[in-house]
Amino acid sequence: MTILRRLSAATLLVLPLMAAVPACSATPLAEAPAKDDTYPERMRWFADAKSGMFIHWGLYSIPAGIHWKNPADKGHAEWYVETTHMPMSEYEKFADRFNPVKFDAEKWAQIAQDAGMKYICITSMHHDGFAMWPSKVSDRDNWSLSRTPFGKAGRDPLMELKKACDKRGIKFCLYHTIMDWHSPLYGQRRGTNDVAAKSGIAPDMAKFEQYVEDSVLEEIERYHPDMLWFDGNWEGCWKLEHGQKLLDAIRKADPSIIVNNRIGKGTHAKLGGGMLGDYLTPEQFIPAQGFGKGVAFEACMTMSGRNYWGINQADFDAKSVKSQQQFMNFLIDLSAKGGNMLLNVGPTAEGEIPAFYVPHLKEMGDWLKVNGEAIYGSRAGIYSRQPAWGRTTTKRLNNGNTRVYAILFDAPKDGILKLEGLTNAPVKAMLLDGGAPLVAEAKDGGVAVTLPASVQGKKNFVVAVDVAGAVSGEAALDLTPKADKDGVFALRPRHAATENGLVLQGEGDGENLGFWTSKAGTATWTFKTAAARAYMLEVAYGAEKPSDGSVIEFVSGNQVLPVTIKATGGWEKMTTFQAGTLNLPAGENKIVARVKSVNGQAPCNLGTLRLVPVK
Ligand code: FHN
Repeated sequence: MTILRRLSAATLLVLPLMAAVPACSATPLAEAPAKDDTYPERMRWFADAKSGMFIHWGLYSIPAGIHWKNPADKGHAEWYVETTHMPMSEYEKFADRFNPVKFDAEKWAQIAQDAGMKYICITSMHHDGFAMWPSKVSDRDNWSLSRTPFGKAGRDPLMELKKACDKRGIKFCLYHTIMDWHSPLYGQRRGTNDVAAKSGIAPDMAKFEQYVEDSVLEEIERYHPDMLWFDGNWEGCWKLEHGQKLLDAIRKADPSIIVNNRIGKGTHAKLGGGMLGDYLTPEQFIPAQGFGKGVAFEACMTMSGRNYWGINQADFDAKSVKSQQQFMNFLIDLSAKGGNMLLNVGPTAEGEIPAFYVPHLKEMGDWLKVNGEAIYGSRAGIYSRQPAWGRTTTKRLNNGNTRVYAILFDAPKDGILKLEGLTNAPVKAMLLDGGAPLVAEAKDGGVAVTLPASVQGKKNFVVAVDVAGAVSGEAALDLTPKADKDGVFALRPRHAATENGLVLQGEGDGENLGFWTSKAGTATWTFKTAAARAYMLEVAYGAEKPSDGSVIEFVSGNQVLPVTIKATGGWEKMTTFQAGTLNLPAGENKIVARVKSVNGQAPCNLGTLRLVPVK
């Protein structure tokens, strides 16, 4: 189980692998960005691209997270100036040392291309306010690449990277901060910003917005980015009207540039803002239900196993990286929900992408060479609640039919792929990695595809199934738990609507909701009872020793049943405990599982709940 370590102000810390639940049918968020006439044209490449590389690289890469006063404290990264309380006058000295002599834009772009990534988004300015290009605007504060030995040697890493991207048909995108710990104009000036204090310039957000605008327009003129990825919009001094003015200026300069939602303000903390811009940006988590048809989104994720964005020396020395299966699951799960993956690397101060990341990226690219048809250009899959066996994506074909791609995490033991609830007539089926056509037939209200014996033992393989006509958003699956003949409800993990990262995993008795690494993670079951009565709630879970004493709660109306976790001998070892009695009224009921307190990495993996009528 992988766990998170670090939280930065607006960072939503949830780490799902295969988050469960709806793609196409969820209700769009009220604050989904508004669309203008140029939106469809602008967004075309983005909707098809699916995978991009995020790069966090700047002056903070020099200390690489090691505290300037206490070298034993290695828990910092791109937030260095803020989290180590370094005076800005000291931090400025890193600019005089920035000389990434090993930087090779061709190599970076090639790594991205080999990973099957279709765009690169690099930090042109992070929260330290340092312009990673020779900016005339930032030169006014002597705070740009021009000041560095690298800049003085005539190098422009953003331009070099852009050229390397252009050569490969990779879209080139720039990250730009709003929150600025250096500019004297920024409204929420830090006590550590002694440089601004000495400047005698007063914070002024109207002037600051103009400064951001001038910087961004300079970038547009110099680099013609395909997308601008704003961040750091959460502090109170940045208002919606600042975002709107900035967006208007960008649209006027070049309406083809995609702009993420963090240019504006929003109430949805997880998404870093809404309403303005072109698409939503969940961070370090995959939304359980996507955001509904037509709402574009991209989840950014760190490759770092410890969730650092900028390089961290301890992380680097430990070769900390998430697992291959996690990367694959991010990409597959996001595609199934209609989203993109923006996977982050934090290069070294010398200018190298950590070498131990590269094989993982390459493996993803190799998989995409065979199976990319299921990902690139695809749209959300046929299921709202995701099946335990894998994910689906879809494409409309020119002949009016729909190709459903079933991406199977593992081969089914009985050799049959069951696309439950898919009521369209099957036309043909095949494995994307080759072989004879497969037999696909309508069966039990769905489509059954007989797989060859050769798939046994394979992971993440794709079956393409053509079905007649349009698939109406969501296959007709009934996921509402029903009482059995003794009146017992089995509320299975796959029946739950999950929020904030709970992940459906395992099959049969081992099915569970795992990666409960966020205290905000919830699972909700909705079902109907014929009459009011009392039920004993039985809860199956698996937990390891460090989680002992964690408390989860089951809430129904105003009734709350706490369960104190006891280790069961393993995350996957489901053991059933009685939680207590719930009095349920007749009609629709909801039971919500939530976290009260956590010891260790997560309280437990949650298995099936049973409601047993009290006699
Ligand atoms: O504060 C930043 C963080 O350093 C990093 O850049 C991430 C990437 O999405 N965004 C912010 C936190 O939401």
